[in-house]
Amino acid sequence: MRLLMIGGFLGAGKTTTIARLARGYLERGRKIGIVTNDQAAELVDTHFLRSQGFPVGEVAGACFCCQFNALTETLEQLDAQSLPDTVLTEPVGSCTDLVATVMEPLRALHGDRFDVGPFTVLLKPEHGLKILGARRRAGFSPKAQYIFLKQLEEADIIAVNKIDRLDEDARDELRQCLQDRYASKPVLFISARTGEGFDELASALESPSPAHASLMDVDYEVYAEGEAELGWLNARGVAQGASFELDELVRQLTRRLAVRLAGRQMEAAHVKILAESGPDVALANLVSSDSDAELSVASGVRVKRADVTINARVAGAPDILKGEVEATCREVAEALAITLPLESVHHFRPAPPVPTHRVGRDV
Ligand SMILES: Nc1nc2c(ncn2[C@@H]2O[C@H](COP(=O)(O)OP(=O)(O)O)[C@@H](O)[C@H]2O)c(=O)[nH]1
Ligand SMILES: [Mg+2]
Repeated sequence: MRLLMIGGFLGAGKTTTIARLARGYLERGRKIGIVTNDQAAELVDTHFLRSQGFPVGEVAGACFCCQFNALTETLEQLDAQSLPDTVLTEPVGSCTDLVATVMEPLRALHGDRFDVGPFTVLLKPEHGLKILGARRRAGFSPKAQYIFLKQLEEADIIAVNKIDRLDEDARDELRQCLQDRYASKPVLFISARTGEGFDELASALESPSPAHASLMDVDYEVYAEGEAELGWLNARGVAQGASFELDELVRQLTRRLAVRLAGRQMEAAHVKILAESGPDVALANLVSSDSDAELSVASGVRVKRADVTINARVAGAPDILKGEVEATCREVAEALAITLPLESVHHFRPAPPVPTHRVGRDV
């Protein structure tokens, strides 16, 4: 089983990239599987990818590195259910040190079963230009920045995503910054939305994973503090009414929550809201405080009932985030003349990572 891990910061486009790669592999006759991962249950990514017809296993409750055995069990289940020859895995977007804690242990302990491909890390331009570029801006948390840079440092392949949104100057700026910092790494420019650069990505993914002779240093205190700056919220609810637009529901939820978060000066790392009604899905995303909430997947349908999944990762206190999400649901319910009670709400700060294995050194 060929195992490909697609990492990158929260909102970089991992799920969108995985869905496009998976479609490409299926067209070429390969059998695919996907494994998603999150700190808690009720994942938008899992529901969305399943709605696209892909076989998806899920590791929920902590990141792959801290749940290494759950990852291998999930891979075995996928293998038993759908015999994939290629599995795409998406680690949590606030996670780093995955080469030492996941890829190398998989090779060392299960190299007979898994052919681990190169580790691709997507660069999220919304934050990348602030962190790497000349438009460097104060205000972005230095510890979150530490995680962002560590993710790039351990990549076998860096893929700058969302180039459909970047003009030539921004592309050149990122190309130069990456060349200055990571001269030896292959850098690709892709758009998971339009498919630009995907032939190059797919062929780079066929290459063997390079040997990771020297593993990266990671300060686990800074890493843990960076993750713990985020309020994390996963919630599920049911929207019901006489008749409402599915797209409008997720669009309003995301937009109104964005306004509330801006009012609190809470930087959104990623907010994603999915509504499902039978086979119809609508998905809206917010990936930073200075970009607009957007409808990423439109359904075009009116419905009477929808299951709503809300995943928010926002710099700030989880209880304030919960209050704002609940207030947003009430506001949207009133605006659309529906009911939208939340049935399960998990909100927390991620606990310090304690990897199951770490090749090379102790944590
Ligand atoms: N314009 C543009 N948007 C993208 C692209 N890839 C992903 N997105 C959007 O970025 C947001 C986050 O994407 P997602 O795949 O959920 O990111 P993840 O958190 O890394 O899995 C969504 O609104 C996507 O539609 C891209 O290539 N171009
Ligand atoms: Mg995702």
